[in-house]
Amino acid sequence: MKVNKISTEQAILRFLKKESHSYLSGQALSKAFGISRTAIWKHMNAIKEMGYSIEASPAKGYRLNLQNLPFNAIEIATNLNTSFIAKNLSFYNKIESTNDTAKEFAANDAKEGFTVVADYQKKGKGRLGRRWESPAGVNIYTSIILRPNIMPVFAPQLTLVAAVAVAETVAKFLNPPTSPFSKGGLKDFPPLTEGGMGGFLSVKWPNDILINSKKVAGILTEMDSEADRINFVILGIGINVNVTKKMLPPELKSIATSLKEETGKEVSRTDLLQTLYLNIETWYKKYLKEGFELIREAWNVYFKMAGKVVRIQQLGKTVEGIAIGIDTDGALLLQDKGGSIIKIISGEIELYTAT
Ligand code: BT5
Repeated sequence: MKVNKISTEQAILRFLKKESHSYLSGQALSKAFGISRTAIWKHMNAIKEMGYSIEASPAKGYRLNLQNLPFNAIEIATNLNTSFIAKNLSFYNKIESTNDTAKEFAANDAKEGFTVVADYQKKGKGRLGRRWESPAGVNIYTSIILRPNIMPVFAPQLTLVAAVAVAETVAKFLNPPTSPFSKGGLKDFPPLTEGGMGGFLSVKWPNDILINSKKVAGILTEMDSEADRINFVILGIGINVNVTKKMLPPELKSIATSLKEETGKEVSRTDLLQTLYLNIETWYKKYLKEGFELIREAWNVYFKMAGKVVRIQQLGKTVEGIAIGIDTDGALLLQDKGGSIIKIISGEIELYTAT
């Protein structure tokens, strides 16, 4: 039987994880895997090069340090509870943009759920050619290929589906489990925080997740379609996890935040991604099965600008009004000065503060 290097290493890693309470001798490993002690030693070196910390002692043998596991495809795949999202995963230490790479995979027939993750993006993208700041070693940059059987005109709803899933994920890592919002009326909805640890979590139409009005995550949905069918959608998500204010460029210091900035604690990117993928899968399936209404309700729970006067910057024009929430199709609803309801399908929303 031909065993390739990666699968032997993965098998050794699995064994080391299971037995991490004690040292394993080179001899025991050599026997367990039916390979020489020199081969074990070589695999150990390769495992270390993958970023794992292995304590090695000539007298006792090898032991894996579970405290400091690297961020990589193997760890993300371990204990991932999804059925199709990220089951096929391509991991990069460095990439231009996960959305661009996912697009290439999709154009080459990658299946729904195929996912790209990177530790660092050289050219992380926002909407309309804007830049997404993507430093190495601290955040999440991921893109998922979806092939929904819906009309292209409904594709913007997927951004809102993702926003609910991202907000729910961020909430889990912010919230003490005893949040007042997790009890009572909002049973089907994720808990929210109002002040206190982690601050105030909200969504901003159409694609931002905010904590205390600062951006913690952004979503970039790109589509390839024909007149009446979607070929694929790339759902790109960036979440600021452990980046600190100090690491951010000056123009973002007052408008961006991260989970670490808000909680003072380092968050495991692997745990967060596994939760994110599961939440995306759950909400996406709900959306396809039950329609947009459930998403609309969940999204509106997180929308904290309702009732406030907002200003929408659109290409070449500004619209003002009282924010109401999202409509049955995902458009933003505003009430203008005259009392009429206006539907906004694109633009930047900001709170209006009289100067
Ligand atoms: C977004 O655009 O918010 C979409 C961001 C999507 C990023 C992900 S990362 C994985 C995938 N691959 C990609 O190449 N992109 C996606 P937009 O609404 O246009 O917001 C962009 C604006 O957010 C910028 O102009 C900055 O003001 C701000 N910004 C940039 N980097 C940020 C960061 N790391 N954290 C918070 N705000 C940021």
